Amino acid sequence: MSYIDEVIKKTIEENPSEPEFHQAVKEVLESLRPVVEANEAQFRRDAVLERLVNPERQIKFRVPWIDDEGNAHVNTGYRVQFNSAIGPYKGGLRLHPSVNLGIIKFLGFEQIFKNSLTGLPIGGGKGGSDFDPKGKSDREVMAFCQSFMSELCKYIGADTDVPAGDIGTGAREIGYMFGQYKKLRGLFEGVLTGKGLSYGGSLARTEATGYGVLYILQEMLKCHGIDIAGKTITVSGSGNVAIYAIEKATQLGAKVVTCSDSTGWVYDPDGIDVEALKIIKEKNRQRLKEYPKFRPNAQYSDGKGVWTVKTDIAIPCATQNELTLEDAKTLVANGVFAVAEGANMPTTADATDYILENKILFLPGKAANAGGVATSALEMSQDSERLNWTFEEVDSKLKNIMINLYHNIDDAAKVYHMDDNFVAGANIAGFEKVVDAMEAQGIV
Ligand code: NDP
Ligand code: 2IT
Repeated sequence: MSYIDEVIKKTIEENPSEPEFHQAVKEVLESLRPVVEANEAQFRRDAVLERLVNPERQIKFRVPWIDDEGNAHVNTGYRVQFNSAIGPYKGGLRLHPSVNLGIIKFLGFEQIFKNSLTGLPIGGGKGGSDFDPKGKSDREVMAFCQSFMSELCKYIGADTDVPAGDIGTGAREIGYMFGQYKKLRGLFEGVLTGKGLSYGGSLARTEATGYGVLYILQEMLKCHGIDIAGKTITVSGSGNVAIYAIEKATQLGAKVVTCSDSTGWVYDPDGIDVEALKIIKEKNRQRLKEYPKFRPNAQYSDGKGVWTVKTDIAIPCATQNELTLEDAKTLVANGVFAVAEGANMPTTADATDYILENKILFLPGKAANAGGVATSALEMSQDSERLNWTFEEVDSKLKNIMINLYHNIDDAAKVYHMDDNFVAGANIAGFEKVVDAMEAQGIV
């Protein structure tokens, strides 16, 4: 059995009940075949792949908190510190009832390669909890965040591990967590990114993930002779990534006609009104059902339906495995020519295969959504030098990072004669830097 097949088999056996982690490991290792086969004896001797798929450390803890009625609740907190070969662990905190160790491990594993692709010195990590911020009062969210940080603060720091936002963790949660870290550790330092502008945050971090998706998408299309202006785009999700992807797509002259949340979806033939979306989601924390009140021409429907709409470009920005084989078939039949993953692993493995087989341009999440963590690293730099850069400065650095990232993954795919296979290109380019650092640092 080949080294890669052995490691995939062992990973599945040793980590049962973690299907999302298996999916991420399989996708990455399968596409590393040409690189690993060229170095098989050395990688086997040094257990490179076993070290890559086993987190350096995983922390699981109890998070007790008290609700507004005085009742106590207990959630589970996680932080998986996956790989620090190229820098301090870096990655978001997900707060969603579906969170479990396997989900955090898949996200942490992806983060290793994504962070490597940014070209910045950040290792891979991820954390979160099965706490659901939806429907909780501000006081309840504060109580949870303080309890969560009371334990997490023992393991993180500006030079060791720097968490940030993800699903369910936005500016409010980061603020409460930062306050508690500072109180307990007595350190005002860049221990979290996505902070408010009044206490060490970076301009453009809020916009960065969504804007970054459009910058890399625009570069890929440009290199294929396609102008993004005038194109129709369907987006799923209506959170941080979706909102700013829609905003930038609209600025670039495309028309985004859909968005969604976990209860339903909107079709707006005139183009999504991003200011209305910000009021509904960022300000009022309401459901998408409210959208037609702002735009009477738009249709709201319960359930799932974004991928049934005819489009040129699809940008899934909600969650993992939200774009299935059936959705991919519908998109292809309707003439889609590009898919860019705003979310982490939103496309199922069989849907990804189908999209690639049909020669649709496909940007995987670890490349397409890397602008968020890249800008987090820029926030770390600003915190270290105790300076604030302007919006234009951060935004132009972000744009350059995404353009360079595209060319790196394009070049890596071409070296192995897999032109336009950006899944392989991203995995190979991300892996090469990490493995070089791991080998240089010995078996640790
Ligand atoms: P938010 O919490 O801001 O928004 C998430 C959106 O996705 C909401 O519209 C939410 O709907 C929807 N959603 C979440 N879970 C589900 C589900 N199980 N089924 C259907 N819809 C769902 O999160 P972000 O926008 O920050 O994150 C979106 C994706 O992007 C995630 O995969 C995240 O890991 C990834 N990402 C985020 C980055 C960031 O900087 N924030 C950076 C890189 C990647 P509802 O409100 O109804 O739950
Ligand atoms: O998935 C991701 O890259 C994020 N949630 C952002 C991580 C970060 O540290 O900014």
